[in-house]
Amino acid sequence: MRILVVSTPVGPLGSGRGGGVELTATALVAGLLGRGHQVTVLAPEGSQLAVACAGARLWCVAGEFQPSCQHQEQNDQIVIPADGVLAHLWRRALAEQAGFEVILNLAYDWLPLWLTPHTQTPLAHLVSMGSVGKAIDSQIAEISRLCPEHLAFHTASQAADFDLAQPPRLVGNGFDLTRYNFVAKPLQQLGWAGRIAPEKGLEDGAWVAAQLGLPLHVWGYREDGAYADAVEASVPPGTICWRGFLATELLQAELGRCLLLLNTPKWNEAFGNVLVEAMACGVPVAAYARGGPAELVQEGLNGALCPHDDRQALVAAARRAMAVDRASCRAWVEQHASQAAFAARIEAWLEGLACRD
Ligand code: HBI
Repeated sequence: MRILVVSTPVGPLGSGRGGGVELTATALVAGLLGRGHQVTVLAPEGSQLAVACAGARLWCVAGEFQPSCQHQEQNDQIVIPADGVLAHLWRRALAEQAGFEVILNLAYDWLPLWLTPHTQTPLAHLVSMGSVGKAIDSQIAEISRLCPEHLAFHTASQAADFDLAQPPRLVGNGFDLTRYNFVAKPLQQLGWAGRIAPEKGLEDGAWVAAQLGLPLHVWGYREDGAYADAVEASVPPGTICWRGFLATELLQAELGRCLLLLNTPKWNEAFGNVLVEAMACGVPVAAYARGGPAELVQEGLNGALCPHDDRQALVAAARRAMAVDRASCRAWVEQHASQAAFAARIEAWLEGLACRD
């Protein structure tokens, strides 16, 4: 198929501002190319495709980045900035749609969702987050009634946030595991990775590291500086070692050396990419049983789970996770989250959609 993939409007692909959806886009595009499809990526100006996606065509459009809807209140109205890149992305997508069998939207935004019944070429949405506001929730509920096959979600707990008219299509996620090297002998350090923002719960990870008397290496885009400073001030000096936002090659080299990854979501994390990235390097995960992480972590097999927001329980889970066999973490990812398996699930979804309309 000729597939048009429309990326997130919050920032250029490759900048890290898009968070997990950037990783998903790379795996999905590379995976679909690998299955012989022709892929065009439509993204904000300044976007770059990973080497694995070199076979895809890249179209970029200028415009004001869309504010992240991550930190919205449930009743917030939709924001449309002047000269917004979102509007430009979809003007281009609609103008070019005749050249494609299917359009795949990766943006968590009102406009592409609203357009779904009105495009000639079928428009599919891989929903990247749980519920963040009523305006998007109602669009998803409406599509679920009009044309449910146009929606797919990463996990059951994420999909459960929405009022769906029928069981959700779940596609998990996928990773190019050749980019992750297994590390058998870890250093005496803990890891934490994710956007540095309140919904990711870094303060709990820092607290646990201080309790265990181990340094916490932190990777991620510093989205909320005040929050980061407050977390650092909440633990003894030297507890946190800030590593910044690193591209996958560098991230996995450092992450792989950790005893374990702490995962402390304060929101309904849709999937939990960093958990799979850690496990791919042999790093077990100690996580709150919330959202996607609760479906990824298998007690004793690739990590340990504890009741969410219970810091003491997370200390105990961290101790259990340290005893997990690192090779079984890698084996679990190869079985459940490889790029090839993910691309096959995406292809099955899109092929059903393309021929149906
Ligand atoms: N906000 N408006 C908007 N649109 C997105 O596509 C979007 C977002 N916030 C976060 C986000 N995407 C990604 O970080 C997802 O991977 C969560």
